[in-house]
Amino acid sequence: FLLNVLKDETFQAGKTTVTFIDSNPQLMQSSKRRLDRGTKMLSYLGDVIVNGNSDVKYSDPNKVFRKPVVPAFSKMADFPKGTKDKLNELGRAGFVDWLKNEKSIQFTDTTFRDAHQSLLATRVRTHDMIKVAESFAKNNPNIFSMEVWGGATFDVCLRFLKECPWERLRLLRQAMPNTLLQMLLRGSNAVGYTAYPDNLVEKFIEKAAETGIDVFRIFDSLNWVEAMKVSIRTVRERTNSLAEACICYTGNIDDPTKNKYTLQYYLDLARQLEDEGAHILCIKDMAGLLQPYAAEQLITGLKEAVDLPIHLHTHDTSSIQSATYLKAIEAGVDVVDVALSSVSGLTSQPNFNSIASMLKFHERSANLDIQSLNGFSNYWEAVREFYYPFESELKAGTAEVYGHEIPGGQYSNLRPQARGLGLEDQFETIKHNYAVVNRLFGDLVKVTPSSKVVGDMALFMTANNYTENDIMTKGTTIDFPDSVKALFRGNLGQPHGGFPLELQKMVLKDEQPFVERPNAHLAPIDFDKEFKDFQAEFDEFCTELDFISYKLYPKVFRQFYEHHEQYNAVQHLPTLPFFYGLKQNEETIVEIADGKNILIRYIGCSAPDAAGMRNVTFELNGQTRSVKIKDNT
Ligand code: 3PY
Ligand code: ZN
Repeated sequence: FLLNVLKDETFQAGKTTVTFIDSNPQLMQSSKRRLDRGTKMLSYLGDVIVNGNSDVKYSDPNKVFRKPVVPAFSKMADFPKGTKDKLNELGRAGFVDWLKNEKSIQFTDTTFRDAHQSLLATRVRTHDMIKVAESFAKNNPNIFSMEVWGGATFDVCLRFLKECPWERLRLLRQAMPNTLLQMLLRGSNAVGYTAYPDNLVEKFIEKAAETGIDVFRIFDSLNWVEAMKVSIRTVRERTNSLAEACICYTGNIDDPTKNKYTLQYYLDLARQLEDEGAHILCIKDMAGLLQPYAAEQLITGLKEAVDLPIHLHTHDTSSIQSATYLKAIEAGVDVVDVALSSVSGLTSQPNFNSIASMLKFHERSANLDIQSLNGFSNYWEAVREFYYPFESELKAGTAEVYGHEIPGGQYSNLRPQARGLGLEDQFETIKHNYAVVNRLFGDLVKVTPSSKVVGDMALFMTANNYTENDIMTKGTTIDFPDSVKALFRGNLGQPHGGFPLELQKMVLKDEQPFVERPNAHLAPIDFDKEFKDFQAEFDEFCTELDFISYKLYPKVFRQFYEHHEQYNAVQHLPTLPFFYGLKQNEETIVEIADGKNILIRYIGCSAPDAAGMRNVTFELNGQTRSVKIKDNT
């Protein structure tokens, strides 16, 4: 309704009167429930002003923010040709051949996904990406891909940011039509923490490809190839996108005392993934454990073992991963993952700008404009400040990572999780226990969701003051966390070398574990029937894409839906008012549709009445409006 009103010229000219609606009944077509989207947005802002955003645990009212500057680009100019055009022209086989034979090193930019997942708890909003995406794609057409989706994106978009992840992907696709868009897919766990029915995973992949994903990076959290087959096959058979299959790297192949995850183990795994039909092989070094000399050996070995392009992903938690890239590049790796300077380093990826500069006069140099990359880094430096409450507190690289092996994406979440449980003072113990749990569990590959189970158990041990010895001696009487039971039952699949049997028995008590694929136990979804039921219940969000979100995250989707009913499309708000509200007399411009803006000014707030309600007053496009907000502080 508000959209209709805003489109109306009289309204736009500011000549609105109370009789405006009466004399324009056509504007009342929308349902009564949608009567006032503007008021809903004001209610959201009013609530944040009075009670704060519940996702922001602390904030500094005096903090000053800079305005991010988007590097210049021409809206009218065509997009220069990029890798997406190349994939379209050459087809998948031709593209893979091109990549294998291409001398210059290729870069995947993780700024829109893993960088902020690992530094800012995945909180970066679509709003801040879309502002810069077209400019980036026009100014930097020579990058291999943009990682834009997957991992924790789905969960955080719906749960905390109250925005639709599909809409993010659709908008990014539109803004970057020349560049390959890439996602991270947790194999049979899709973008969740548990196994889903195969036909849901298949549908998810089909729709993700239709909405914009060109490269599916597929992994299993235990490196169990069995659990990756459905995803690889679906990408190959039902989409025109590339299936990039991962070996998740853990341990240290150079350490002679470690004999579980050896060079031979990784080479065998890579051969199996090639046999399954992967187009590209990824080394997914989620915790940043792959050291430079090990990388040299691993890449050299893989180049002999398989005939696939190799894509290397790491996290710079130790701060030496650019040396790993150097060795990997010398050994012939094809693509590396990097993040723009201002969101690189530590638990994020190595620094794009600096690595591109290091290679500028090298024979494998890529044709990149480093000045331009620096401009985009400056944009993100200013934007990053908006998200300061979500910063992880790691200040410098740490060699501790070789001991605890916590993935970069998990590290930034573990401290807030510990804080939530009142265990923040014991963060050192939690990190220590993480390594203890890994040992107890038989040395697992740790990446979502297996890493979450190890984290849950480390928090559980810390909260209960359990030692390794306590677990092994009193385990039969301990009620283990649900996620730990699920792991030992077989819900996440089978680890290399099997589960430690004694502990498995203690965790499961009388329950029997299984060794088949967990998805094989799940009944397929009856899409026709369930989609109709879904539409009947959720009438505003009722596309097939919403249905998939609902099937992946039922509870979180329902809360997202209710939030939307109450506050409407808060994704249109700029990030500062979204998280921190407005100060008195502060204004914000909200672009509620392409080129359609509303101007909101916060006027003031009354004292609470006897029922604790405050009147919060705004001007919306010059008209005074008040909303009643319950003060919960
Ligand atoms: C995820 O699955 O979220 C990851 O980023 C794994 O590294
Ligand atoms: Zn990662």
